[in-house]
Amino acid sequence: MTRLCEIRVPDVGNVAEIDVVEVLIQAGDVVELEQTVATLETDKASMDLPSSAAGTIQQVYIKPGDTVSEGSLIATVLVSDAEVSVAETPAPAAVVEKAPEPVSLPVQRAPEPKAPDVLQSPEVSGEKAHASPSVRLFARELGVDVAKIKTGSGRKGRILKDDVKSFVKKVITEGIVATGAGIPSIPAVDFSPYGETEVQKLSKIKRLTGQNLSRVWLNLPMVTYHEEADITEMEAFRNALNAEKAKGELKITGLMFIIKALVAAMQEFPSFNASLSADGESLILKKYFNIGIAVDTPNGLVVPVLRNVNNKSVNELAVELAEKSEKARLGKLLPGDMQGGCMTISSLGGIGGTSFTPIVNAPEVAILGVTRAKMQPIWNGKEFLPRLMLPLDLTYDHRVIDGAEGARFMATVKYYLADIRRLLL
Ligand code: CAO
Repeated sequence: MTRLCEIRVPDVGNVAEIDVVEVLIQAGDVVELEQTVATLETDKASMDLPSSAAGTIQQVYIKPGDTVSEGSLIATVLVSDAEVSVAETPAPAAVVEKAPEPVSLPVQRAPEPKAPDVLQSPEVSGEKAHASPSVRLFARELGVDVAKIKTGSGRKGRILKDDVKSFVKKVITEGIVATGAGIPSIPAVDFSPYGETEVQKLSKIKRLTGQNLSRVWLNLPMVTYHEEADITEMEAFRNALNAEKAKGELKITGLMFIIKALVAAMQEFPSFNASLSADGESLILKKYFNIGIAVDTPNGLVVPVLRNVNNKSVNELAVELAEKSEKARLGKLLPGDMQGGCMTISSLGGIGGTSFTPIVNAPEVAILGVTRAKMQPIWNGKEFLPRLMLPLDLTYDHRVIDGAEGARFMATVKYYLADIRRLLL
């Protein structure tokens, strides 16, 4: 046997107009006795309206924005006789007058664990936020200070449960990418006391690159290994090659040989031409050799990919890189031009530098940094000889590559660069 019970607005102390702020039930919902079914608000306070019966909601008679008064029908509940949970008299909704926090909250809990700073507001207390007790409770359970939400989507900017959910979602997705979950964010600073400033919006490339770099920084245990390669003979060969070229013909830079030497080393060390599987349990070894080249553009850093480098000549690579870096600088690269890389080279040699620590372009497992070659006195066991030394910086994902393997890999790159005829063998 079942019977129909009504949930009505109880006596809230002679208030003629009560606003319905939020309705938390719909037909078909199963409710328990005392479960909050709606949030009401008078000009003095807000209150949670508890269900006066346990059962299945048959019909809901209110919606947010409605005005009700004492005795108004809120909903009907189908109660089975097996369920004896029907309050004799409707449970009082909440303390209404002069009560900043209505009493319809459950019993006080043990101190809650501290939520991450991104969810908590250091300056503003949640008590001042425009939200009902049930929403405050919900927010507290998730460790969110409602004051951080500032404005809600309810009437007069009231914060609703959905606003709390969206806030948490936003913090989780953006927070992890931008600052890392649980990592305190850098507080905003007012620079005006120190002098004049100007706000310049970051380009889309810079914003996306920033997010990606932060993600990599937080996820990969990276090590950078520094090495120097003797490129004296390589440079002599390059100059001879360029001297043979007709006027206006594309010149070959040292980078083309570095690309070739890198791929030769990757062929000997397959773990450098790999990606870690998403579960971190296996290595995906690649049988193709695509090299990404970091290109500096007015809008930020982009990484076009040179495909199947092992099958291309130095001249072909020079032409392809010239085309792609030109496209990059004009902002004309297509997404496909930047996908499928196996390892990246970041060359600052045209600008200068003695060393730096590039960040791995995950899911690749290593990146090679190059700075400016310099003539140095090198001891050959008998005398110092002037040699052109190229500084190289290898950053690798230490989950995949061990220190000794990194050092051996760089010794191989160095071996090929010292005498590029070895690339023919
Ligand atoms: N040592 C000495 N000279 C070098 C050198 C090195 N390591 N690398 C390049 N050079 C020389 C070149 O030979 C060239 O000299 P000439 O004009 O006399 O021929 C000059 O510097 C300019 O070279 P380049 O930079 O135009 O050409 P590249 O093939 O070496 O590099 C590219 C191409 C696209 C990688 C480069 O132009 C570029 O954009 N570099 C910046 C990458 C970057 O920003 N990385 C940072 C990522 S981390 O934030």
